[in-house]
Amino acid sequence: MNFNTYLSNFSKNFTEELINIIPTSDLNTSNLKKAIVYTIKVGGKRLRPLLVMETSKILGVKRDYAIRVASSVEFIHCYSLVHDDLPSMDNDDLRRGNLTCHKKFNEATAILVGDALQSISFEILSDLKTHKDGNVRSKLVNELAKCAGYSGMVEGQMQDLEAEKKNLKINEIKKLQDLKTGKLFHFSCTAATILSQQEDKYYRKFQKFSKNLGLAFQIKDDILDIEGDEKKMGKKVRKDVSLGKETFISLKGIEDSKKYAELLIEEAIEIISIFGKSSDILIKICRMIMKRSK
Ligand code: GRG
Repeated sequence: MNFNTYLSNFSKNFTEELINIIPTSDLNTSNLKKAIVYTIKVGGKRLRPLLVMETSKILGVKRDYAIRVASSVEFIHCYSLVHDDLPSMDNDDLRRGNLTCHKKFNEATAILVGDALQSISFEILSDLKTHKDGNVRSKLVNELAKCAGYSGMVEGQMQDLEAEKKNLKINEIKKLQDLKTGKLFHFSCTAATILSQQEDKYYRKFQKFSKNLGLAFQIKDDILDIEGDEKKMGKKVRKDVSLGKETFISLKGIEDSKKYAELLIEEAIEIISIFGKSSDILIKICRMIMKRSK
């Protein structure tokens, strides 16, 4: 099976997992659940859950535990996209080739969908079904809170909004991207070390792997913003240029940025190769990051 087919099968199957894991409540008589299910069903690559599942396989984590952690990070990711698309942020009409949540429903619903997805994520992590050991659950909650919120993705988004008025230097751009994009990659790649209670042995390795992957992913995203095809990507492109935002590309040029991202990917592959055959899918993910067209 070619890797693109593997990825699209994973994404389809994982969407079912996400729908099934949404907590049931007979209190939901409003449109909230309908809007959440819409947001989940429009799909996406499900790259972060795949990273959780593959690192968990390597470290021998139970599949049932891994699926719950993988779902929690994807719910945070989906919430961030819904809020990012709002008129007060990126003001986008299309996401994953479909109407954005606020266009399909309305702005208030989209804000509430994001809020609910965020709390669902922590509801899942803190549930006994996620791990029998309370210390492990508590560590996962703490890590995800740090990666997603005030000291992570939300701060990155704030710095990104402010970047429109500033001429950022390369290190400031790297920091911003590490917060906005890298932190969820970090959680996705290191959660298995917590789940398997092997942080002492593996946390740093997976942290370095995720750092390279996250930055390369963001550089490729900036390249796609310039060279990408709006139809294939299912969202608006050339946004950074039109906003006059400094990016890795605007400072280093497209060729040097590509070379740098490829170097980061080769380093990531070297780190993960120590696990032999069981790292095959992670290595394929690394290569896909630079080849992807969406
Ligand atoms: C609103 C708190 C808040 C945060 C938003 C994630 C984000 C921060 C903004 C989205 C805009 C953007 C370009 C972020 C960089 C990260 C990124 C490339 C997200 C898209 O991730 P993919 O490509 O998306 O994995 P799919 O649709 O495949 O899941």
